[in-house]
Amino acid sequence: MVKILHLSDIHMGSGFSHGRINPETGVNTRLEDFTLALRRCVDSAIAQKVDLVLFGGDAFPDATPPPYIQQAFAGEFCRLVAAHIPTVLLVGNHDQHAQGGGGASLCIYRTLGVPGFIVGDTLTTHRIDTQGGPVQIVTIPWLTRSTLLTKPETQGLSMGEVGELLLDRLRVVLEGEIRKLDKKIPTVLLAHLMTDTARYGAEKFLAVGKGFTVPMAILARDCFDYIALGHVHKYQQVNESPLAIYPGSIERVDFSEEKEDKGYILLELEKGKAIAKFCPLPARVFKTLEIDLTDAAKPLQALLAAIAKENITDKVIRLVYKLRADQVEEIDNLELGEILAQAHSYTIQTQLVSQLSRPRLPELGVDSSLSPMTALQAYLNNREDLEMLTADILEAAQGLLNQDPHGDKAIVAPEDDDEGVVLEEESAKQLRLL
Ligand SMILES: [Mn+2]
Repeated sequence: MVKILHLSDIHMGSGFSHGRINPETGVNTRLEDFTLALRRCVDSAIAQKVDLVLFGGDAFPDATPPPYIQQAFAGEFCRLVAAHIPTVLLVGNHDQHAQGGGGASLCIYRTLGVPGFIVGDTLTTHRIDTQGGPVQIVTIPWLTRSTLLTKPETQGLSMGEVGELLLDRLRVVLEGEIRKLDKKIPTVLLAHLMTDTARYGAEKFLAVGKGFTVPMAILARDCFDYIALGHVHKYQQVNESPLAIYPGSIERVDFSEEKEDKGYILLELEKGKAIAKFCPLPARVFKTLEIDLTDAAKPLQALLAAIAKENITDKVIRLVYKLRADQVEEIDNLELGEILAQAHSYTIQTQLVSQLSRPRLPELGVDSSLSPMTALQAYLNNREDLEMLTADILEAAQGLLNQDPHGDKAIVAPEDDDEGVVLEEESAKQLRLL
């Protein structure tokens, strides 16, 4: 049996806006949080005596992290080297240069020849002899068009067509790897991608429009005993047989992960059998407080009381409060800041409720079909400020309605009818394209 720790989406160096500088260390507290989360994973790998660590990609927010962030990352992973635990570092979309191809932030580990470390930056198979026996790892790093396609092949193709071509190529290359596999050895597919069976987490905000979706049917092959995924930040199982899991990120990157559990996977792997356990990590708590003050007689007191009811200590707080424009003066930001100071960090969003907006007039509801004049009359009946003008407005409106409709049309439509038709066809075509 091979014991594996599978973690993913570390994003070390992200979310500094949710932290502050630690005066004792000079480092952003969120980097300390992320480092601690990674330390707990490595501690667990060593304490549980795992045979192998698989990292599913996205080490940093980008391919060129500052040295002190690289050092925080390397400082934890090097403990696995000392413990003789082999490790596969897969390259995610955030680890690649925008141009793709080489230079990923993780390749330094191969260049340095770190013992037991494998960098998964190509679609290939790695055979690793672990303490628990041999294992095969097929790595699929984040795929870009330059990973599997040449420029002439994609010239003039739409994004959708390139995606299709990329999937065709992936099928072929993966099939090639599968045929080379030793059928007697436990095998893991380690991939950084979005599958069609995944529910979107924060990643939809992190890499909008940059990727494509890989159908689980392409990946879920009998030869794999476990599919270790990375990319989606929300922990989830996305296939049952073979078992496929996104462990999710190890710390909250932003507020879209407020309600998600964070952790990693401990896996017991044999040929034809995988047992996975999700191990939660005590990630920093993010909390949104939504408070409506529009009906409050004393808005500041109401706001402070509502915050006092919550336990905000050491949490990342997002305070969203709603109030009327005439209440703005009553909010004392100094007092608000004092009570929020117990939070780890906080942001405040003020939503002003416009006094002009009011509920739709019932007589103008969507269900009733009114003549334009009746509708105008109903509107004017509710506008006391226009009372003096009501008669004149109605008369002017009636005058407009009485005008020759053909005369009207001449103002807005092109004179040449044919041209009008052509224009309509064009816009219809554009609509279909959208
Ligand atoms: Mn990713």
